[in-house]
Amino acid sequence: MDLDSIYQNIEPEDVKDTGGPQIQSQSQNEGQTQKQRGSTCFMWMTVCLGMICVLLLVSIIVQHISITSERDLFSSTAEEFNQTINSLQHKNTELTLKKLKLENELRKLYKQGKDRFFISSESKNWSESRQYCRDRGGDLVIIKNEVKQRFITSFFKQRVWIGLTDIQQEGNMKWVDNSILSQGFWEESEPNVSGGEDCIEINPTSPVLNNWNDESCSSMRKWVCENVTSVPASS
Ligand SMILES: *[C@@H]1O[C@H](CO)[C@@H](O)[C@H](O)[C@H]1NC(C)=O
Ligand SMILES: *[C@@H]1O[C@H](CO)[C@@H](O)[C@H](O)[C@H]1NC(C)=O
Ligand SMILES: *[C@@H]1O[C@H](CO)[C@@H](O)[C@H](O)[C@H]1NC(C)=O
Ligand SMILES: *[C@@H]1O[C@H](CO)[C@@H](O)[C@H](O)[C@H]1NC(C)=O
Ligand SMILES: [Ca+2]
Ligand SMILES: [Ca+2]
Repeated sequence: MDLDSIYQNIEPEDVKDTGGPQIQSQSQNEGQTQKQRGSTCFMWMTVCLGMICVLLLVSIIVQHISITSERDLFSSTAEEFNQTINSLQHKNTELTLKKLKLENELRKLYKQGKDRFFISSESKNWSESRQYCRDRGGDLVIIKNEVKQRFITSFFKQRVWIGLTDIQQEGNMKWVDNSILSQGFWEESEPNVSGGEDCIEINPTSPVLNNWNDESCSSMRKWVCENVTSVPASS
């Protein structure tokens, strides 16, 4: 078949009047729709991209804030920790020094021991005990610090008299050298009987820094003398 016969077979009017323009307008419509679709799509893509940008920005800001606050929290915690460590170290140093000082003083007391202190093997009431010491150039022991309290207590398993009494004036505790009591190593809820118990004993079964008791002066106890004159007095 040649080209002429093909064209002849198609009626030109039919093509022109019916199919032609319709097809043309359809494809025009389709083009417009596609254009519209394209711009809508482009709009959505822009909106999406915009939203993604906003989200990213927000997440970056949030992360920055949380990192900053975490860092602040961390550094303030570290500082507190540092302060705690420093104060503990400081306390530790103080305690170590105090311990060394106590040990040194205690060693000194033990060294002076026999020259300075007398420990009775018999028992007497308080005033007789005191008299015994005075007859030998000393007096009942005076305890004005922790070291001496520990030292004296360490020698006993039984109760002993010390040189403290409120026999002159009720409630006014005085040492045998007439000085007033400033630091006491009392047992819990002692001294307890105002009038009837005026002489002070150490009860070695109680904790070493809480073992003093006021007791009736006529009770029989062992005792401790101290020669304040034979050694430079350090109370
Ligand atoms: C901790 O404290 C010490 C002494 O005060 C100081 O030298 C050090 O820089 C502090 N360290 C921190 C992490 O704050
Ligand atoms: C106290 O000193 C006197 C006189 O120097 C001495 O006779 C006595 O033995 C001493 N007592 C003690 C416990 O050292
Ligand atoms: C007072 O202390 C003595 C020991 O000195 C004790 O035997 C007595 O029960 C105490 N009395 C009171 C009322 O707490
Ligand atoms: C202490 O004992 C002596 C001698 O036994 C006695 O004369 C004195 O009255 C007693 N003192 C007290 C307070 O018991
Ligand atoms: Ca009393
Ligand atoms: Ca008592």
